[in-house]
Amino acid sequence: MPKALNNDSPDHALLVIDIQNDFTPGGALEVPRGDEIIPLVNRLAPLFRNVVQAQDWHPAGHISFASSHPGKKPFDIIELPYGPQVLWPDHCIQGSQGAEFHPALDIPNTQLIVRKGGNPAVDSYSAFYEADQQTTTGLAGYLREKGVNTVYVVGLALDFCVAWTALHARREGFATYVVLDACRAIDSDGSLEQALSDMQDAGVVFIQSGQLLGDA
Ligand code: VGL
Ligand code: ZN
Repeated sequence: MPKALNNDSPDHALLVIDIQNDFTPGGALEVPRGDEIIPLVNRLAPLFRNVVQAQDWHPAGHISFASSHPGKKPFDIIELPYGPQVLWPDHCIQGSQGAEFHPALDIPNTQLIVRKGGNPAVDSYSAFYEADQQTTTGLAGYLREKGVNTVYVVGLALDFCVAWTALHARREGFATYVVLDACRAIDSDGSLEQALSDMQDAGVVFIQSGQLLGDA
């Protein structure tokens, strides 16, 4: 059976979001069953000529950490100058083992690693923009300069970093697919349902990995 979608194309890119130790079981901000997607992502990546990985990469004491706000606990929501902020356990601290990519992730053809969340005062779920919705990581320019017009997004967590990356990809004019079975969600307080509906409204297309692998 022929592949439903051809991705060995210079104008398609795979964006692999935050498959890091802290987001997988045993990590500081574990995404339930987050490790299950890794074999699938390892199979998808070689199909793509362009592969970018995102890496959540915070300084100690980051504003998104509950520990930075006395009296607050993880998953509380506070108001910051750029909008509401969910507070998280300390995670993905620059240079820590938790911030490393998961050891089972095997993507030798990754071309670019985008580190995000480095501003101590602003979170950054998306690989394109910080949470102020204005400060760019440069990813859109990089992709456009390479002639990419279509992105496929996989990784962790579906309802936070994957969703924000997909929404910003749409805002930047990329045709945007989220490969649902190559993602896992945190699903805190309705966040998954909200993220799926926001993505749908923005024109993000949901697919299954079989549509890329040709075994659907
Ligand atoms: C993420 C919460 C905080 C993610 C990153 O990768 O989805 N979630 N930082
Ligand atoms: Zn983070």
